[in-house]
Formats: sequence, C-alpha cells, structure tokens
Amino acid sequence: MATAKTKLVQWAPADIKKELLKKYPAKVARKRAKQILINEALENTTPEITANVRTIPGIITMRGCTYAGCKGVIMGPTRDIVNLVHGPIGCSFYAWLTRRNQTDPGPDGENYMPYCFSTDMQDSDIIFGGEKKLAAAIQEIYDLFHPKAITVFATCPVGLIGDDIHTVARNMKEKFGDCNVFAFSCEGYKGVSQSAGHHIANNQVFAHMVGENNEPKAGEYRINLLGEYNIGGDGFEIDRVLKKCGITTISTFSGNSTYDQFASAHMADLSCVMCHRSINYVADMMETRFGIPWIKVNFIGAASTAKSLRKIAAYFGDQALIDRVEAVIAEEMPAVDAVREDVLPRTTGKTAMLFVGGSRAHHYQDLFAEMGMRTISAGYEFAHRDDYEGRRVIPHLKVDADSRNIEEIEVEADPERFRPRKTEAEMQALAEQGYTFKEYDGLLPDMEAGSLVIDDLNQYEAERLVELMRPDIFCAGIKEKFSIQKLGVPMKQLHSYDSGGPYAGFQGAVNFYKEIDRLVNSRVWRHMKAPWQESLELSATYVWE
Ligand code: CFM
Repeated sequence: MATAKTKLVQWAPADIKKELLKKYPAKVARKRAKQILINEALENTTPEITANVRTIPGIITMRGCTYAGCKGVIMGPTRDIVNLVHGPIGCSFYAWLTRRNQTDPGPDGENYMPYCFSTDMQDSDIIFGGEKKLAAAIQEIYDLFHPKAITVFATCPVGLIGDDIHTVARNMKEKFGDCNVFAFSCEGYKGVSQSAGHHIANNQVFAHMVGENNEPKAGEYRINLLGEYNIGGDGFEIDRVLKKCGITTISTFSGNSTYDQFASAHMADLSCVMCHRSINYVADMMETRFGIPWIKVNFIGAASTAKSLRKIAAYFGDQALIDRVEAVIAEEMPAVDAVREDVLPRTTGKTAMLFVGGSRAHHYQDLFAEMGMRTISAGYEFAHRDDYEGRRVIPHLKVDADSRNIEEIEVEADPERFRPRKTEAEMQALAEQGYTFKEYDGLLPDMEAGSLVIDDLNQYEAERLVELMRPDIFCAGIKEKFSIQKLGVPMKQLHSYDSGGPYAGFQGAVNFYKEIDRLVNSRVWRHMKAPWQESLELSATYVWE
C-alpha cells in the first residue's frame, strides 16, 4: 500500500508553517505564527519563540490547568501527606491515580496514594461558603489517619467565592499541634497553564516544609533529585543506579517522596534538576537560603544518564566516587548497547515528533537519537522561553498580568543554616574545567536546523502536521492518542507511558528501544483506514430493510 511518507521531502518547513496557519482567522494566525518556529539554532542564531501565554479560547489545547500542575504534578507523587482537594468532586476524581506516579509504601507502610480526598462542594457551599466544610474535612482526615501533614488545594469555585483556605489551614495546624496543615491557592484559572501550579506548589513546599527537620542525615555524596516524579517507575530505576554508585538521595521532589524528605532537603550538598520547568524555583531558593548549588541533569537516555552521573561525581571530586561511577557505567552499558545494536538497523532513519509538557519533548530526543531516529518536530505544552532558548533569556522575559498573578516569595540566606558547599576557589576550579551550575540551554540548540518547534500545539495543528509530514511515531498524551492513530501513525504517550516504563536510566533505555522498535516497525498502522476513507461513497440502509 502506498504510504504518504514521500510528503516529508516535498514540504519545506516554511510551507508547513503556512499550511498550519492557512485556515485560521487573521488574528489567530498572527498569534499562532509567533509560537511556530523554524529552528536555526545550528547557525548560532537561536530564534525567539512566544511561550507561556494564554491559549486562544476554543482552539483545543493540549494543556492542563493550574490546579493540575500543583496538586497532580508536584504534590501528587508524595505518599505520606494527605492531599485534600477543596472543590467539586470531579476535580479530585479526575486527578486521582491518572498520572502513573508510582509509590513504594516503604517500611512504615504509610501511603495515601490509593485514596481520593475531596470536600465534595455542593451548590449550597458555593452560596453560603465552604470554610466550615473544609475544616470538618481536615478534622476527619486527622482523626482517621493522623498523618504528618495535610495539604489543601483550591479549585476554581473556591477562588471565585473567596473561601480563606489559608486561615482554615493555619487554625487546624494550631489546633492539632502535631500535623502540618497548609494550603495552595492553585485555582485552575490562576495562570495560563499547569506551569503556574508548579510555581505555586514550589513556593508553599519551600515555605512550609523544607528545612523543618535538622537531624543530620547519614550517607556520603548527598544530593536532592529535583523534578523527578517516578512516572512508570522512572524514579525507582534512577534510585537503583544512584545507590549502586554510592550516591545518597536525601530527597526526591517528588516521586515516591515522604514528608521527611522535603523537611530534610536542606541537608543535601547538591541539587540535581531533572525537570527544569517544574522545579527550578525550588533549586534557586535552596541555593539562596541554604547554599546548596544546583546542576541540570538528565536521566532519559543511556548516554545522558552516564553523563549526568559523571557530572555528579565531578562535583564531589572524590576519586573513589569517580571510579565507582565509571565502574557502574561500564557494568550497565553492555546490556544497553546489545539491545541498541539489535534495534538500530530497524530504527535508523525513522522520524519522531514530540509534543509533551515542559521538559520531555527535549529529554526524549536523546533516546530517539540513540536509536538513530530524527526528531523532525517538537514542542512543549506550557514551557517558558528559557526551556526553549536557555536560561540566559530569563532576565528578558516579559512579566505580564498572568505571571504577576503568581506570588514571588522573598528568600534570603538563613542566618544559621546557610553554608556554602564549596569554597570560592573550588567553584572557580570547577568552572575552569567547564563545569556549569544553574545552567540549562533549552531545547532549540539540540534540534536540527529547519526542524519545526511549536509551542502549545493544538488538536487541529497536530493532525495537519501528521498528515503533511507523516512521522514514523508521534509522542504526546492521552487526548492526542487516538486521533493520531486513526491517521495511521503510531502514538506513544510520553506523559503516562501508556502502560509501560520505566524509560529512565540504563534499564529504562532498554525498555524504550524495544518498545519503539515494535511500534515503528509494526505493520498494523497501514490498515488504519476507515471504510469511508477507502470508498468515499457509503450508502446507508435502514436495519429493518
Ligand atoms: Fe516536568 Fe513532568 Fe514534564 Fe511536568 Fe507534566 Fe509529567 Fe510532562 Mo505530563 S513535571 S514538565 S507538568 S517532566 S505530568 S512528569 S509528563 S506534562 S513533560
């Protein structure tokens, strides 16, 4: 059967951009044009992209809401804190167990993940206020479970009626005395996407939990792993590798995390940032208040994993750790290479498109590159310009009304607990070796010149893009899954991993190679034509005829 693959070479990126915009009204086209960029990064002129701006109403975005970013993303994966949603039941139900962040209850067995906590607001609460109901719900949780902490999340109606969730939380905290209760003003409408929810969550986690436990922590080479959420067990694989290297993880923000990990995070000596978009605020605040430097890491892709481990080892600078890390890489890589070499003849030259959140559309390009696959188009749902162009653009970002809506908290050095982890001379020596702290170059410099980078892609553009360019695989989320597959192109969910994973670390890379090989080489996709696509004339008959 003839495939439409040949279209790829017939279309220049500028023509594809024109095609995507053709059907829009002039005003919409002008706006979207600024979010569709033809990459020229390899010529050293990283172009500017518009990002983190409001979605055009009605355009069917892939984005989520601010509440999703706060409750689902940052706090959701924590196992021993009760997350109580103040709002209508749907907000809680649809955020319940849908993100595939895995947990291991650990020796204490405390794990509230299987529960769905909600105040279940009704019409009468909207009219008369929901504060009493919220206080009663907090009390009920305390009586039933006696958890270390209860967190409260505001949904849209709560913001609209003006329930003072912070005062309720503070009063209950004082009343209990042995349970930390605090709230998040993360109403769904608060920002332009879930990204606002990350920021709100980062602020409150830092203000209410980080630094609460000053007990010294055991272990050598102590790090925080920031922005790793244990989707499909990624965090378990990263933990396995770090442990094998002798590196101690004091806290993970927030895959399979516990209250104590947040409370003790200031005891680490280095913060390693995996997902820059969701957690860079905590990394910065941790450095300012406690003197913990941060670096960007990436454990997606075997080569990236090795590189990140070496970077952590180089920071501590201890020969024993450096040797251990090399030994672990040497031990892990043969199994990875064996599978990679097996799939390479079948995957080399295939093409991928990645439209995911605020970091995976970048990280997963490494895994595809290891399989000889090219990423011809990619973009984030809700990233900011620094995730595309690198952190150097941060001082030039426009602060609009939507970003101003999110509180910036003032953080200063802690008078007792601020402790520089390295002397100035040591930092200088690392810098001279080319070691970079607080740096992230973004997605654009890693993509080929001429590739299409699209921010906040929508349903219509996704389908047009696939029809025009016919990639061998398209990666996004559940909302896109079936519409893309109906076009005859395999679709891999890179949010939930469908039912697969882990894909991080060495063993994760092996899983990914095998799965993508199966997907891009399966013949089933060419049989995806619906009857009306095969024959344009369908005649209907009544069943009783
Ligand atoms: Fe970070 Fe994430 Fe992502 Fe994200 Fe997300 Fe996610 Fe994501 Mo879905 S924290 S930005 S808000 S890596 S839930 S684990 S997959 S959109 S690319």
